[in-house]
Amino acid sequence: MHTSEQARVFYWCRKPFCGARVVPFGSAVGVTAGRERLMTTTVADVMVATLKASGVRQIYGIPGDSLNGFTDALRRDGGIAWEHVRHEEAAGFAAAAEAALTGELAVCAGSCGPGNLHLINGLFDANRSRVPVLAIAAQIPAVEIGGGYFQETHPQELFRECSVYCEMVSVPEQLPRLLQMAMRAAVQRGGVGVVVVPGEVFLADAPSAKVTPVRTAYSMIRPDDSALAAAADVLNAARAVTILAGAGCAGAHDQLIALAGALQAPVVHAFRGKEFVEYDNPYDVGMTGLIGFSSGYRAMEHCDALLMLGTDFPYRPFLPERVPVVQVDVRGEQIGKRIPVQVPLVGTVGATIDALLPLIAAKADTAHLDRMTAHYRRVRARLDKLARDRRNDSPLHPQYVAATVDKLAATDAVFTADVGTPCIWAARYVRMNGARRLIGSFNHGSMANALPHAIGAQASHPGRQVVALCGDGGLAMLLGELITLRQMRLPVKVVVFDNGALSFVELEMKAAGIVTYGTDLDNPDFAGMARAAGLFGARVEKAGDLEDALREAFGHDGPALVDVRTVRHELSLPPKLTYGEIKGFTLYATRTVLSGGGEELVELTKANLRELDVE
Ligand SMILES: Cc1cc2nc3c(=O)[nH]c(=O)nc-3n(C[C@H](O)[C@H](O)[C@H](O)COP(=O)(O)OP(=O)(O)OC[C@H]3O[C@@H](n4cnc5c(N)ncnc54)[C@H](O)[C@@H]3O)c2cc1C
Ligand SMILES: Cc1ncc(C[n+]2csc(CCOP(=O)(O)OP(=O)(O)O)c2C)c(N)n1
Ligand SMILES: [Mg+2]
Repeated sequence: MHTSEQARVFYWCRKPFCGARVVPFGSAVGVTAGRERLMTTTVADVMVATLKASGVRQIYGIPGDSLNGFTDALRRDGGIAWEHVRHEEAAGFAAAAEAALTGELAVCAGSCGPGNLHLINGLFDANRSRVPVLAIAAQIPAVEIGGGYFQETHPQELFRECSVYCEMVSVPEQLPRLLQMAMRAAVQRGGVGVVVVPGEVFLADAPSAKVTPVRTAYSMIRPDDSALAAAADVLNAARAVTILAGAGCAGAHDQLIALAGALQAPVVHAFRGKEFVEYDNPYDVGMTGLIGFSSGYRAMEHCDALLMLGTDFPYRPFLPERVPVVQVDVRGEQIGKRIPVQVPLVGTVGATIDALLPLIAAKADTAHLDRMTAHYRRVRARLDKLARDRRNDSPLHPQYVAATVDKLAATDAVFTADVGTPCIWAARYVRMNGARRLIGSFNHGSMANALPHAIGAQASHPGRQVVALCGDGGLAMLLGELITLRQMRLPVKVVVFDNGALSFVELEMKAAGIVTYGTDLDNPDFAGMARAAGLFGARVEKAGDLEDALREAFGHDGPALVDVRTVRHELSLPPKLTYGEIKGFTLYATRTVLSGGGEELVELTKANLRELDVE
């Protein structure tokens, strides 16, 4: 998080309805805000001061009843921006994205009952991505709990599954300590800390005005010498080592490249590792998995030892069988979750490689690497061919849309991608470079994440270009957040893959031999809706119009939406089709014809052939 950038938010006076004087960071409880002076210090004041001293610059949420004591303390203080979203779920996602970008605590809040219940899906996303988020869940008056009161829920039970810490504050004396414990758990364990606070507790006099900031403490951890020696034995004995690298490689790019070089190992990545692994990497052979590249799959299939670095890649059928595995993870309990592991190495990737590398006998045989990188180059060239510019295409091929966004976006853009086919296009066509970032609901897999993730990315990084790659289904699910973009003056660029369907689900149905059902989307003109909401809006029906529309949107001084009509059945076949899946495709064809969907089948076949041409 960049202090100067953050400071600019307030001086720029982005908040349209905020009259409070800007207070510099590090202020203590009891400072003047606007023309008001605090007469007493409430529990909420101490919470606000603690958050501010801990580097929190904005909080996402919606106020209401039981939360009003907290939001009033925010208003009086004026040093933390209130990011007013239109649905609390968006607040959870926004905080998750901010935390993913900064590595520091991000905060969201909801009022009692339904207010904080709405946070839950965003909190699941944050917790499963292991990013540090604090959720402030207001509660009904403590005296009413257990009596079936208006809006009564039990957040400490509801949020248990999506948090690393979740406790209720019953009396004011508990609060400073419980808040700090929740924050510390969130930043050190990586996940969601929840404090449940009855409305009257926010308003109570604080027992003490003392503020203790909580900041992430970073560590470098390496395995012991015997574990490292055992790993070196396995890797030195192997002829063909392949590396599967994930998000745990963040900050260890140099070490990763050095180790791959010593082992002459192709590097496959898991999706969350893309942004940290793929760029400036001569050993890169692409992603593996259902939406991955065949080269990623092959590199694992043909290795005789697998080295897993900071990855929790979940799809076991894509992992190799009967080869020794060395796995590095900072959380020991993650090791061996997906595949039996011969040598577990508990450590951070960078420090572990630093300690391991001197034990590796540099390999001279490049046959495995050469074969896999050659395969990757072929796949890459074919994928790039699919994204070629054919100006009269209408509807547009999504590959072309993604490649054009990639070409025109800033070198340090933050991309967010909806769950659905936008994940495929982001994985294949959005290039990373060490400065760009890619955020998605990759572990939780929730739809409608791209727009609210973009809100958090933009609110925390006001000077940066943020591009949301949205599905038409995903956008519609949290459509109200377009209004948030305008109201909070967040210049997010929204690109909609408007294919008129829940296309990813259709793909799943086809692969399972199920006739597509319930997947049609009869959409409005999203560009027109965006304009009505005060955004820049453009609709693109023809490939030849895409570049101009994107340039205009990206250059627009404010939020913008480009609604692109894309091909519905742009199939993406998995690199390895199982018998069940092949059978599924056949079944789908038969049933579709039988159910009178012949026209659809022809279209599908054409798109399908286009992809088959690729792999
Ligand atoms: C529609 C859709 C389709 C998808 N298809 C694919 C697909 O085809 N292929 C694919 O790969 N993914 C796919 N995903 C994403 C997939 O579900 C997982 O999110 C992804 O594979 C996990 O990537 P990862 O292992 O890099 O990250 P994570 O699951 O976050 O794992 C990171 C691991 O690194 C560890 N770690 C963190 N920091 C460090 C450190 N400093 N040192 C050591 N260890 C550390 C963590 O403890 C964790 O175990 C898809 C997702 C969606 C929504
Ligand atoms: C909240 C939620 N509901 C349902 C799903 C199941 N699902 C996964 S992808 C998808 C379709 C997404 O459609 P859209 O946003 O239009 O993207 P497309 O795949 O069509 O590009 C659905 C319904 C989900 N992952 N999350
Ligand atoms: Mg769609």
